Amino acid sequence: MGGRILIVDGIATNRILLRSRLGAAFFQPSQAVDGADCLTQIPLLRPDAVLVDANLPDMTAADLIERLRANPATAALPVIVLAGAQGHAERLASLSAGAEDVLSKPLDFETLLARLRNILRTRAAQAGPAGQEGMTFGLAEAGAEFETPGTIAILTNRADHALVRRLALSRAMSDRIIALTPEQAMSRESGPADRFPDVYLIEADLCGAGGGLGLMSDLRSRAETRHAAICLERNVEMQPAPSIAFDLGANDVVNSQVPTDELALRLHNLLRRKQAADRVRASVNDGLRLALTDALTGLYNRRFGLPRLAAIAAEAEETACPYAVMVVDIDRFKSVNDRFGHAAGDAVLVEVARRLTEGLRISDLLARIGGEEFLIALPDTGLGAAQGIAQRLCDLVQDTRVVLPDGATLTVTISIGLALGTADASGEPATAVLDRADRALLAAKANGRNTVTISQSAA
Ligand code: GH3
Ligand code: MG
Ligand code: MG
Repeated sequence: MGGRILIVDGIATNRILLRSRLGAAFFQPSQAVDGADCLTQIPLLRPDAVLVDANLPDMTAADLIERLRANPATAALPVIVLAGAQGHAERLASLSAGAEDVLSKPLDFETLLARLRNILRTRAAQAGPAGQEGMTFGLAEAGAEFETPGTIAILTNRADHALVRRLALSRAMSDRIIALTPEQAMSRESGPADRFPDVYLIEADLCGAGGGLGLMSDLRSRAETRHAAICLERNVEMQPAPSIAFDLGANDVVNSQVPTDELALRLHNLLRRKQAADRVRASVNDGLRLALTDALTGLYNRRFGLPRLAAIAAEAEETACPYAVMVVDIDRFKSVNDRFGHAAGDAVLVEVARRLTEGLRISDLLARIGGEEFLIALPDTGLGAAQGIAQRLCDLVQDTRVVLPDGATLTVTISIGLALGTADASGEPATAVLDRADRALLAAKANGRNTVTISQSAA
């Protein structure tokens, strides 16, 4: 897995050593001699991660991270700080500025490489469908910081340890800290209703040596906890090696003797990053929804409706069950606009869409495919049932007068063309079934409107 890594260090020999190690591991390293040089080079090099010595000639790593965070273009750029083993204050300052990790010197290169692989994997997974983080579907605002409290779960078998940790962390953080046994974590009751923990702090030796890694994989494989952040706590024998934990998907690794202030900062950073990733995912979902739905009625649009119809036809072929296709058109809709105005026309469209939705099953397709024209597809439905449903839809629209925004009311009717797609219709494509439904609709209009007309089978 390649990746552009910018090394920022004031000492040439350090830069050269890091550069050769990263190059040998197939990363693409580049160098900056101090903080100012780093800030100048980032727009040109567009690194995937930055590796910074804690003490640069012109600023501290924490200062540099704060400068990066202040610029929206670099706010999410992962920064790993390399600090002296004794530098507790440096570690805290860097973590509190938002460092992804602070690694102690002398460096364990295996850990560094696994950390970088882990960061690049996470970034690739969080990039939008077009592969560009935050650039698609108007996600620019998705990175905005909202400090909503989250839930952090301590996962241990030792009740005494859980209690001490929980008390200490509760004092240091404003988030909800809970303690869970492995059984509770894997049961669906581990959070109130659908709220599962945002971050898990997992003891490595849960249920025997290496049990924590197993539980981590289990949490990653379940939909409710897949996107949670996981921090693995290593035991006094320092097992497992951090490189293994990172490669298996841990977001952070700490030793069991980690001071509470440092642990709290690390958990805080994990929580904020997880929440930011949640927001990006939600925006992608919103973007997809907006692209596939009609803003006026909230129904699926043509772009979603036609491929979905093809999918229903393909399922029908597999299951050898028939499916029904209807094209619905509002009768004399132009005159609604002409008599009551366009806003009244819109209100009628919204109300008709609502009544059609009400008359269908959740598995049926309903899409607005034209101005006052709707597509309906009923999977696993024969002609008799489809005819009954079509008639019921006509009744639902006609039976109750529609109330317009100004309080006036009017009766609206629809016409429906119905065609049956059969599994054995010598492979008649969905588009051909739709064409037949369209022609049946024209016949319904010619037959006086407010009626259902059935297409003769293609066969
Ligand atoms: P028919 O019974 O034959 O279907 O007659 P009709 O008047 O419904 O058919 P026509 O196709 O002549 O008119 C459709 C009208 O729908 C024309 C257009 O102005 C109106 N329309 C299309 N989209 C919208 C919309 O989003 N809002 C409103 N208010 N009107 C729309
Ligand atoms: Mg029409
Ligand atoms: Mg019409």
